Amino acid sequence: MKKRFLSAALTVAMAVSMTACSSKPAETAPATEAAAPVETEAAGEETEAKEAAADTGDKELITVGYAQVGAESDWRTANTESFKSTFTEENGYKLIFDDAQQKQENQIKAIRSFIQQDVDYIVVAPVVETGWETVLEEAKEAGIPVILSDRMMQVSDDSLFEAWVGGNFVKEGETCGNWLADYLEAQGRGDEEINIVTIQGTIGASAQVGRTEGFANVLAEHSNWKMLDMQTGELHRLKDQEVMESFLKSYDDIDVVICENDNEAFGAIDAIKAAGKTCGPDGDIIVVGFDSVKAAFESMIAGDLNATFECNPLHGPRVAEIIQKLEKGETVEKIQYVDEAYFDTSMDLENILKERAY
Ligand code: GYE
Repeated sequence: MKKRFLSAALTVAMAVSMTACSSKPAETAPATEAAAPVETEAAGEETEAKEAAADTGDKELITVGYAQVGAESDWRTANTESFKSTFTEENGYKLIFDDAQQKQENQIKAIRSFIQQDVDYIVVAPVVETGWETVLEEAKEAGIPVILSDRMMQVSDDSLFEAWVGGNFVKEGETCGNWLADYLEAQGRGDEEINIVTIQGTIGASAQVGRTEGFANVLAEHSNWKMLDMQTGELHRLKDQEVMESFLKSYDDIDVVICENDNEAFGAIDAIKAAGKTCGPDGDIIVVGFDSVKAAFESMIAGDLNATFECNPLHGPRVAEIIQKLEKGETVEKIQYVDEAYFDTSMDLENILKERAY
């Protein structure tokens, strides 16, 4: 394993960076004193370190390669922006950003190129959960720590990555199911036969796997709910519109459509309207999405979307915090879930929207 030490100048850059990355702190384990040392004669004395940096004007940047999924949704755009605005030179970083355009093979190529460039850290938002062992072993061999963000990977050896930070997708799916149960109950439809279709996310992506599983857990508790069909809409508005069109042709009695992200919900709404049906709280079909992006609030305010289950994309500062801890030789919590809420049309959406960051 290649050893990475902090220079005096970097100590200063980190201090700047940590102030700049002051979002919600992730849960942490206590620091281990013995772990990874801080380099140089100057390391003991922070003032000496500052003076040394001031003398040379030297700024050693931490290089981070980010293997991003693509640009398929509003969520993804906010996630990319969060990384780009966190990993700036001003904050002490050099970011190498790669957009894999939804293809795992492109992400694997990007990771190999980060290894070749000898970056300090590799961050991956994996398109799908499986098929990563070989490339992660290559990163480990090269001594480059890997941090996972957003979606999860399934690997047999969890020392292949340092930490993961993201949403609790199973919980999001369960929150969605429980919301639906309460909503139907409040409408006096608690015992009615309810026909449901699901437009899934990218098959094999942990957001898809978890949301599908979470909703299925609640579905199993309601014998009067029937899942008519499930198909992927690839998290994309246009693709999703086509899926919903075909569902509407095949089934004339759909009560609920579960869309595994908000952009899919927008496509479903377009298809429902094009078919001459209505949706939303006053409509024929209940439509729900995941993510809680600004456009979802607009859609709820317009009376189209019923509810959205939050998934927070602002992982840049959270990953920076993990990197800062690793730089100091502290241990980091391996799995870090972000707290998430949900929103529906019973809430003061206009006011909530004013404060929304994404
Ligand atoms: O829901 C979707 C995005 O992995 C949580 O990917 C993420 C999902 C998010 O494209 O909009």
